[in-house]
Amino acid sequence: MTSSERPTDSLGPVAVIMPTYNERDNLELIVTRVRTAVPEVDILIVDDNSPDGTGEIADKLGASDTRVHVMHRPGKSGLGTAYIAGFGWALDNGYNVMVEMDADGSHDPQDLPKMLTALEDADLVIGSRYVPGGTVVNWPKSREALSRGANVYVRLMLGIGVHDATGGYRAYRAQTLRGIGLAEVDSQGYCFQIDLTLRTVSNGGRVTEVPITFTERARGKSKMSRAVILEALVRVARWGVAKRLGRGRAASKAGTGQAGTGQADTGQADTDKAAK
Ligand SMILES: Nc1nc2c(ncn2[C@@H]2O[C@H](COP(=O)(O)OP(=O)(O)OP(=O)(O)O)[C@@H](O)[C@H]2O)c(=O)[nH]1
Ligand SMILES: [Mg+2]
Repeated sequence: MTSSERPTDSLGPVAVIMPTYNERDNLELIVTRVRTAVPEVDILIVDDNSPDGTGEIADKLGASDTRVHVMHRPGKSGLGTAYIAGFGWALDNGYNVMVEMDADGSHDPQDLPKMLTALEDADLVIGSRYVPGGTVVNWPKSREALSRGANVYVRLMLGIGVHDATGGYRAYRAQTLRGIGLAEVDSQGYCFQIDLTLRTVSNGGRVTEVPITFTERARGKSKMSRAVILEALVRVARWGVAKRLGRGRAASKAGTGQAGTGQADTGQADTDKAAK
């Protein structure tokens, strides 16, 4: 790619899918930031009938910008199903790349161009807090410890060599999503991200982690709950046991890499490192 070309020139049309539930104070700002950082991408807002009126703000943004689309669902049905509905829309409408991005401002749109560049040689790019160069801003130590611990647990249980498997800032190729059995996915929250990572790796997909700066939301309330954490713990344990019994989805054939660090590693070697 020459410096005048944008990554999206070779990748084709990109849809940024943004689920929202009660993000009234965040939505307009994040949409504007995306439109400024990467003007050539489209945005799909998937709103679950937010009681705070986020859906009406989304409609207003869509009415004044042909690149902003809105999907309304009748009620809160979880992050996972919102993404699956959004992916389905993007696949049906001819997009080649689907980006996951939170509406709360934690994911910086300025990181998106380098993620899209990395996708030219990958099937899934994860914006990663836990590779060299990645950082978390404004999280209490306890919250970061929980997230880091969850990722060590995932790597030990599943042996997939990804450092930020719970991260929700991602770019998928359309063909990656077509190949991983989206219709069978019923995980929510963090588990949804782990589930799709595992499915991609098991399918032989190349996963690249690009360092990002993740900033805690400044406005609005987190939807994370104990139930979300418990779901991830239980399911990952189940997948890990299934893998050890030879019935799991985790395959050793896929490699993962870290953009910007020049490192590439396999799942098993990485699991060994994490255990030390
Ligand atoms: N449509 C829809 N969006 C949701 C739902 N739950 C969460 N979201 C959105 O998903 C994104 C991530 O949710 P957050 O509450 O920030 O959860 P999180 O990022 O996992 O947790 P924090 O790190 O504490 O912010 C935000 O844009 C939310 O508005 C849901 O049930 N439906
Ligand atoms: Mg958040």
